[in-house]
Amino acid sequence: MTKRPLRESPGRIRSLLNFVGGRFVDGGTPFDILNPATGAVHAIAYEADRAIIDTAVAAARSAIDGEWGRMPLAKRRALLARVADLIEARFDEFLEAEIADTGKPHTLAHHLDIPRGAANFRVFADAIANMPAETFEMDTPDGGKAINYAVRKPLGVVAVISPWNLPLLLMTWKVAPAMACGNAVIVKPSEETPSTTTLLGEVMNEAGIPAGAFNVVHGFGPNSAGELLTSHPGVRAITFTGETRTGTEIMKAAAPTVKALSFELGGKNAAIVFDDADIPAAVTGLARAVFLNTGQVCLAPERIYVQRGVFDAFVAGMKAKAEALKPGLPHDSGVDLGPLISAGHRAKVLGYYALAVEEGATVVTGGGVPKLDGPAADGFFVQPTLWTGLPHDARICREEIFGPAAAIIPFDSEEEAIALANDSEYGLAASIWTTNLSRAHRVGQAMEVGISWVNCWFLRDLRTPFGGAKMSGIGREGGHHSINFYSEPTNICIKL
Ligand code: NAD
Ligand code: 6OD
Repeated sequence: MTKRPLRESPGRIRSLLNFVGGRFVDGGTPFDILNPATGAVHAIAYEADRAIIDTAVAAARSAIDGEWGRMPLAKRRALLARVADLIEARFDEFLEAEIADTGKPHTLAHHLDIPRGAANFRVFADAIANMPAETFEMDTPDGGKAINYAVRKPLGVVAVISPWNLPLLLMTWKVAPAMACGNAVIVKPSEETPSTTTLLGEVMNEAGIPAGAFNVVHGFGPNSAGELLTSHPGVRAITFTGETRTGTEIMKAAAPTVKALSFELGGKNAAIVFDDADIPAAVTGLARAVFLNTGQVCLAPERIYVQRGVFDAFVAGMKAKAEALKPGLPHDSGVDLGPLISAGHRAKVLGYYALAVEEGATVVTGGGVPKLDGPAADGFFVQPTLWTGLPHDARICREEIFGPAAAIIPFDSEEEAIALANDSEYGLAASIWTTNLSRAHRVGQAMEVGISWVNCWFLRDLRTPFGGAKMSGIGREGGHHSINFYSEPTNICIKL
């Protein structure tokens, strides 16, 4: 019998079991899941041991060799569309689970995280049907002809290792195309945010996805479920979103069995505001970019280069936006700034706030912890923070902070702005603000990044390539780029 994973118990602590072979299974070592808005424990998850990971890999393999692997494409697509329908039907359960794990404002999870969870399944159920076939006719040495065509096959068992900042969104962004291609997946959600991934196990059963095609194992990274999974010989591919340093560890674990890798890693994103820009629009757009999800978005700009003539007006506008943000509990009216994910992450971000001052910053606003009453007083909140006066080579301008903070730096010429923006070991995203059409193309193309947004930020068409240059990632996902990663072609050459 399938057990419910989110069992209510006295004190409303939920149990998040591992989901293996279509069942919620007992076992593993319990660990606490905190609500970062209050610091209180709201769930217990069970760290998967080697035996649970082995069982998950075996279950995934048998799904590929069994009903899931043999399923006609039309049926697979219909089941994935049904998963999207069921996420929407259980919208409020996903919403409350995501809010409990992350403490993020209700409006944010309502408009971004949960809708994208459903959309990811719809988009890739369509994308798999729209992949063009590759065929080539050739002349043969004996004067005849041959034709070549390629058929796409799933890779096999795919490990999905996901982070805590946009848990359902980023996990389903990988799970949906992997399953659309016919792979079986084993997800290891972040140890901070396992609830929505666990709930998705229930949805998979309800949708009729065959047992073993979707599995969830809980736990940590090193010496835990993450490492056991990424080094497992039965896993053929790893799709990972998280820190660049973690990516290097996963590469090492994957090397002995030559697994395929897709990595979406850290960033130190730049924004550029030219003096021909619509400044109120740039202020509104970049305040959203810096502070959305309390700055815990890999694409968020933490370096904003502003042309000298509009520098003061831009800084004043950003300061006003930052000071208008209201921190607090997710369901409280008007709250638009949640906590950071954990006490540890808050200590890291506050360490950067102190470093900025040591490095000579002028604190335009913020720089500390807001005073909050009630349960939020024990949450992991920080103030939205802006700095000026930092040299471009300060650590604050080079290292990823992953909090609601940005350095604002003046520049004089377009060439200088391009050089400053590109002077980073990362290369994820850029946001450029200008009304000059030629400049928009010129600067957009000059950015050494995976995504350049012009007069906007985080505007997503899920068919487009998404990923990072330099140390921000390996490969591209989105639309047919995802299908290319999660499947591999076999070429068939027929002599006519
Ligand atoms: P993280 O790297 O600490 O953890 C991500 C996941 O990896 C977690 O599930 C964790 O348990 C697991 N993990 C950690 N060590 C591991 C190991 N040795 N082996 C296997 N698994 C391991 O990242 P995070 O703190 O959860 O997320 C924040 C980071 O993610 C930031 O750097 C951010 O920029 C990045 N990120 C990037 C993108 C992108 O699209 N490029 C998107 C979101 C987040
Ligand atoms: O929108 C997406 O598909 C995506 N991967 C967003 C990443 C956000 C990083 O925090």
